[in-house]
Order: sequence, then structure tokens, then C-alpha cells
Amino acid sequence: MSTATRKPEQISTRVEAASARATRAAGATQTPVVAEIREPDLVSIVMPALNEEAAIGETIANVPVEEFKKLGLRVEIVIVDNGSTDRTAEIARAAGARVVAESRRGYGNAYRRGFKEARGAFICTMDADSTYPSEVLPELVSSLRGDNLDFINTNRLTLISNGVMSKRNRIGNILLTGMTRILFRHPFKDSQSGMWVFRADLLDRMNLKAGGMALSQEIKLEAGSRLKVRCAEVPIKYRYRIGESKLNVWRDGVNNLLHLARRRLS
Ligand SMILES: Nc1nc2c(ncn2[C@@H]2O[C@H](COP(=O)(O)OP(=O)(O)O)[C@@H](O)[C@H]2O)c(=O)[nH]1
Ligand SMILES: [Mg+2]
Repeated sequence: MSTATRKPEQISTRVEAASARATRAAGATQTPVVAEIREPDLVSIVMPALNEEAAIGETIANVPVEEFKKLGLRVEIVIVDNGSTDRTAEIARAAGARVVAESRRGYGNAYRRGFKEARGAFICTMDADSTYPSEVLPELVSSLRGDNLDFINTNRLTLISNGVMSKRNRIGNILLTGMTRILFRHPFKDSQSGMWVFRADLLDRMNLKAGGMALSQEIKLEAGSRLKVRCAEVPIKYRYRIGESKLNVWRDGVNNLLHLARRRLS
């Protein structure tokens, strides 16, 4: 096993067996139509991209398609673009990705659209900026299958090297994660990480509404705190970003805090 990952530490084994039985007993109306067209041997790598021409080609080329093949899995790469004004879409298409255009701006809107387009039984996410180590994905999908997990989060904050993330972003990530853990008894140690690996059928049970950056904490809150599916988290080695960050630290930080407060009060 590489040093970048270790066996996912299972942080919740509460399987919703009773609820699954209840759902089945409730009949076909509870079974979403989209689930029927998910392909069991297909992994969908979904990435939102806004003006990422400097990084997107390399990010797509680094997806370990051959390693997935060794596991008997095929890969589709879905890029969700929100009107990039550079060559993002063109480069992504040339690199073999399917590019989907979403008219509503925002990271969350892009992901929610990408999840609708994904056809794989397994979904992996990451930024289109070369920061996430995609080489760990086959091992994580294997863990999902072998260890009977539903959702794996990645934690950038434990193995972080100096300079890869600005001090301000690091403090923001630690504060937001701490708030989330206190307010929701949340299991994850990096609530803002953008790399998640999960079973696509979870989407049928999740209630994802965030249009902006808050989607990252929302999906983890749905998995780890509301649905309490079988979750794990692994440390990863986060890398230097290529191209400009789209994060507006103050605006997105405040929006994420408001999202936590609203969710706690609702
Ligand atoms: N489609 C789309 N992608 C976005 C939007 N905002 C950010 N992204 C993408 O979401 C990912 C995360 O944004 P990024 O700037 O890397 O944030 P950071 O990792 O917090 O610095 C990157 O791949 C961005 O290109 C958006 O409004 N629309
Ligand atoms: Mg990024």
C-alpha cells in the first residue's frame, strides 16, 4: 500500500439495514429510475472546472485508467463546465472527457449536474487543478467494494507539506471542520476536501442543495451525519495548484458557516 494512503479507518459501521428493508417494503415508487442505468463495472470521475486550461489536460491524463482496468473497472470522466472563457472544454474533450455545460454558476451546481450525468456505480470526485493524487483512486474504489463501505472522504490536512496550502486556507479548513464536528458530531477530519469516493446509489438518498462551495461539507454531512452510512477517511498528499484558485476565502468561508448554521437550526 502506498504511503499516501492507508487502509481506510472505518468510522461508522451503522448500516441502514432496517431503513433499506423498509424502503424495499415500500415498493417500487421508492426506487429511483436512474439507478437502473448505472453500470456496475463503471467508475465515473466527476470534476467541476471553471477556467482550468492550465491544469485540466494533466489532471485528466493522470487518471489511472489502466489501474482501474486491472480491477475490471472502466472509467468515464465527466467535466462540468460553467461557461469557462478559456480552452478548458476543448482541452478536456481532446483528453477524452465528456464535457457537460451547466448554466448555473457555482461548484455545487456543477457537481449536482455532474452527478446526474454520471453513469457509473462508483463515483470519484476531485478538482480539475492537479492538486489531488488521483493515483489513489483505484485503491479507494477497491476498499469501497472490499470493505463494504459507502463513502470515503480524503483528508488533506494530516500529511500536508509546507506551502502547498496557504496558511489562511489551512486555518479556514481547520475552523470549518472543527465547527462541523462540534455542531453535527461529524466523523470527518477534513470537511472541505474535494476528493470523495462513493457508491452512486447513495445519491438517491442524499438531499444535496448547495449551489456553491458548501456542497463539499453538505455531501459529507449527508453521508456521515444524517444518513450515517458506512464511512471512512484516508489521508492523502495534497499538491500545489496549477492555475488560479476560484475560492473566495471570505465569501466562501462565510457562506459555509451560514450553511452550517442554517442546517443546525432547521
Ligand atoms: N464548473 C464550475 N467549476 C467551478 C466553479 N467554481 C470552482 N470550480 C471548480 O471547482 C474546483 C475547486 O475550485 P478551486 O478553485 O480549486 O478551489 P480551492 O481548491 O478551494 O482552491 C476547481 O476544479 C474549479 O475549477 C464554478 O462556478 N463552476
Ligand atoms: Mg482546488
